[in-house]
Amino acid sequence: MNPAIHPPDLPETIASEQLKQGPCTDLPLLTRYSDNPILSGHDWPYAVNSVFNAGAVQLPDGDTLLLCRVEDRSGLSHLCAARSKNGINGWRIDPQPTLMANPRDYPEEIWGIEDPRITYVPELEQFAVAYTSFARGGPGVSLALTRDFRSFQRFGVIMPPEDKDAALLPRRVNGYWALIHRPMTTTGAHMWISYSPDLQHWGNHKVILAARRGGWWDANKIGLCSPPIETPKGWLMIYHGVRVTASGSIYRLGLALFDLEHPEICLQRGNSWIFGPDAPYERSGDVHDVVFPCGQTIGADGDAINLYYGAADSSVALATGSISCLLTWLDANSSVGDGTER
Ligand code: BMA
Repeated sequence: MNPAIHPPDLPETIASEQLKQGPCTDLPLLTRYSDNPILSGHDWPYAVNSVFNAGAVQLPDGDTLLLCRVEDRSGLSHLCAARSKNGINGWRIDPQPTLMANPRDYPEEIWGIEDPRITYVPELEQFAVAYTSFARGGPGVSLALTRDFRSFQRFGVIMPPEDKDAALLPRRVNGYWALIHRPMTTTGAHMWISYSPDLQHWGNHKVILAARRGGWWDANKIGLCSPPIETPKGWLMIYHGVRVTASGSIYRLGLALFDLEHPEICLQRGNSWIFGPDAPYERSGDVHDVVFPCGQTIGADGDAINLYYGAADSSVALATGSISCLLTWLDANSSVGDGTER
């Protein structure tokens, strides 16, 4: 969980209202903030094309920090931080890009860097940022550590192309760091876990959640959304499924729960998606019909969740919910195990 501390007021209120309403087994589990989207290119202090797919974290001073993917007008992306007291509005945006691609030292970033997922790592007293680095070989996973989102220690590519949708778990598992990621394989795009003694050298690779087949909403291509959430029942993961249709792809969200000490074991997987493109800002934009969360913050009660998601590759939006509701829903709406037998 994040190092801190003070939850944004409004989303927590919405989540507690939701809790009062009942046993959390009915959709919707996530409530859109009424003034969505909360950030877009129009808010930026310099010329950009679009702002979306932001990593999120609560800083020790209580501010929410969003590390946004910013696509400039060359088409390439960099990362830029926005800070806010309540995680909703009053954003203070860095006047310059916060983390730029550095193709001279890291040629695998020649076409930019994208989609950061941030994990606070208490053992290191640092934030780990896993992001997509894009070059001729395709997208790969890169890692950087930071204390303040001003200077970064870069590890370069830790998972070679084609791989993306990665986040570090906040603590070691059986003595090893663990990374969730999504390599492309000839059998489809599935979620994997890999382990490392030092964050640089990775091995013991295993599939943790396979894309389903056929008519399922999450057939053929899935990937981790925001970083896994540690709960007493297991690691709760919000993942995306990509439905390919005659008029394009639809990115929707589902839930799966994994064993705390053996995170490659899937305990539960939801039978349906829980959130998909519906609002106008999700249905149309640079890429229509996309909801794509890369980060969340969790309230001081340990339950209220503020999920930050890219909408139609054009803006950042906020949806709120409750972790206990998500778990209750999974109990009532999941297959045992990873759900790929159907
Ligand atoms: C995925 C990623 C995301 C993007 C999504 C929809 O493959 O590249 O950055 O939001 O496609 O375009």
